[in-house]
Amino acid sequence: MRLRKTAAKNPPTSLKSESLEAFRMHPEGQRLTTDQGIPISETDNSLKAGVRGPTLLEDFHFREKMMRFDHERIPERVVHARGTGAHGYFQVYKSLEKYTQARFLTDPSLRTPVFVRFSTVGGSRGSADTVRDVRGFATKFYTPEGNFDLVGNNMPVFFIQDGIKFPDFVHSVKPEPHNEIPQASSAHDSLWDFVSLVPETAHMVMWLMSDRAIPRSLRMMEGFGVHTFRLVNAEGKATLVKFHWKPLLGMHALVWDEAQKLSGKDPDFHRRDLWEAIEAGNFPEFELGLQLIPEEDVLKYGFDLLDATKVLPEEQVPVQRVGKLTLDRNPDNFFAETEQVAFCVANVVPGIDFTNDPLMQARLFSYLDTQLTRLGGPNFAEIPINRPLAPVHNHQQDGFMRQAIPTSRANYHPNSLGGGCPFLANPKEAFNHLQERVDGRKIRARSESFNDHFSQATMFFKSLTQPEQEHLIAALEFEVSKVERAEIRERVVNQILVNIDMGIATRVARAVGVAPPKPVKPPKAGKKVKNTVESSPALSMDNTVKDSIKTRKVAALVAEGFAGKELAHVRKRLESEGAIVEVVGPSLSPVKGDDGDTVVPLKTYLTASSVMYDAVYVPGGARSVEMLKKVPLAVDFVREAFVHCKPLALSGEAGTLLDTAGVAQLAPAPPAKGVDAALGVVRSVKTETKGFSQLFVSAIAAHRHWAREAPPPA
Ligand code: HDD
Repeated sequence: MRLRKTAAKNPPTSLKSESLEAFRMHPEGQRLTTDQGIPISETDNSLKAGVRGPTLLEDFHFREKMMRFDHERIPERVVHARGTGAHGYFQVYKSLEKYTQARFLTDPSLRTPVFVRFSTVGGSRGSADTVRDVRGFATKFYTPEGNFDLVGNNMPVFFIQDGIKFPDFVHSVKPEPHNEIPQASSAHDSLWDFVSLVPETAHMVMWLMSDRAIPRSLRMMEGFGVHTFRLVNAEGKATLVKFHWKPLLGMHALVWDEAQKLSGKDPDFHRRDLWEAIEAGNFPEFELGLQLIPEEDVLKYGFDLLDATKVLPEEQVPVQRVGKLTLDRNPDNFFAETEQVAFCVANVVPGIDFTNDPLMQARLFSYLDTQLTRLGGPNFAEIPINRPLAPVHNHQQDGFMRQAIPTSRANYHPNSLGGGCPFLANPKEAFNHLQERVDGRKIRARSESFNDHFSQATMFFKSLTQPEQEHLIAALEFEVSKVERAEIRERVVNQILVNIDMGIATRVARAVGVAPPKPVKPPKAGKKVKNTVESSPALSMDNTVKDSIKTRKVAALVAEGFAGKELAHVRKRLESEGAIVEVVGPSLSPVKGDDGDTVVPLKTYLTASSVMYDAVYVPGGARSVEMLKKVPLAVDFVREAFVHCKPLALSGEAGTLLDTAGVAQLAPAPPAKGVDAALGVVRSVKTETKGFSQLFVSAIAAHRHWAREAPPPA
């Protein structure tokens, strides 16, 4: 049996983990039984009338085993079906009692257990992890006052403003109804048809086309509560709030070509990355950030804070980092925990409240409703992963799969038979809905303050660095080129893109066979809401922290005769900085270096590929390099790492692999002496040159070297 390192290292110390212990099944040393506990000594042959005779109905073990198997599947989530989860804890740095009475935000000594589920949105349960999509980032806080679910995404805005359009949007992005194609992809007619007809999607579509939609790791992306929520303090005073998660490893992305290849080479790339990091004790960490806004400023920033298609630029209202989330334990069982966990936007605790954002209001209904079907009845809050740590007492009863056994004769309120219990909570400790004044005409309409759909889409684009802008345009060209109907491509350009940026519209028009667009008339005065900032540097992933190589994966490509001392030296250096070095060789048998020492490869050229790594290193050694040149899969390693702008370290003779890979003409000239690291290609004249490892470390920390990309067309 595989040893679970974190389980061994981190015995279940959190209160939630302790509460799950009662439900954990430990088969070690136990005999096989039926669901009724009857011991079973033979499970490979059904009960028959004679060894060649028919199976008997009487075989209760066979019938039970088959019945359980036949019913193993439950409906997958209608969105966010593909996901992966982890346990952890949250701790606030200092009391936020000025703003909220929520205990988990006011008591710095409290470690609140959490369960987080990351997900993609459009694909089904078995789809690949690295598709272009929004990522879900849902956190269940098991607080002393009940469960608080922060059901967010890795993008701060959404496609639509009113939840009544959610079914329309989701239908359009999911595989098309007639042939169920394409899986987990937005590059098809129905999504772009919807986008071209619904301008409020413009801002979010820019995010979807950006590098944010192809994160390098779930550990290296931001999270957002998206809506404006409220914090409410003990005096009942409310403050508007936007929730953020900031990854301590920074935000990093894949390259689109790489993401597509990974979908085949390792469809579980993100799931595996999260699992392995936690198993190795490299616990993912995210800081909780708050943007706090006085109630009266709801319309101050040039848009309506109730409109979920807008960001509140950090440069205008800074994000205060108030606490830290640490994910330190993998689930014991995928189905029992990650699949059965049920998040709900309506799960809030005293001190946190909603706003009238019409997208949020729809969500308050949808989650509870969908879980009735997905989890087979109304008792899903009793499933171990969903149970709050706070005690639960009420008069709700019965229904499929009821677990708790109520012992009182009184199942109504008020009662005298049960001594009035459960008694009503003290209003000071109870959840009190904020007494917001609401009046107005009953009306099916959208507020004027939601009207501007393009200004922030433009601001987002302007906030990106040039390489990021190029990636976004390339993504648009890719997606819209896949649209079969010419009139939809035309509408995307002339109804949407021209309103965001003429440069984008012109480039995309050319790429997708649409006539060059004509400049749009400026909108009528008063219609366009002025951006209060023209660009927001915080929105660019290029401005993230790039000071560490912790948990980055580096492939060391070897064949017989590699420079042994050098590999050992570089490896030691990278590992001392927290990177993971995997030797990739011709087979899993030991490979001898030029110093006589051997290494045992963990992967081979056949089982590994450059797309699975953050960087590639080829040690010197004439014999080894000559052998690598004869293996197309090994040469591909170098070629792809170069094309995907990854750090490459090629020492001594290994530098000539760039010629074999056909990319030498794109690379800077090799160094005449010593070492050089131009464009993230670290090369040395001889092996083991001083400074080689240091330059490689810096190149990895920089993540990708976009200057290697081909310049945009003139
Ligand atoms: Fe949603 C699941 C996030 C809008 C209806 N949503 C779901 C999950 C995440 C989000 C992370 C997966 C939770 C898990 O891991 O189990 N959804 C968002 C965000 C939104 C958003 C950040 C916009 C701000 N969602 C949204 C709207 C509706 C829904 C407008 C409907 C009116 N979402 C659902 C759902 C799901 C869901 C159908 C499917 C499975 C589930 O709830 O449990 O109810």
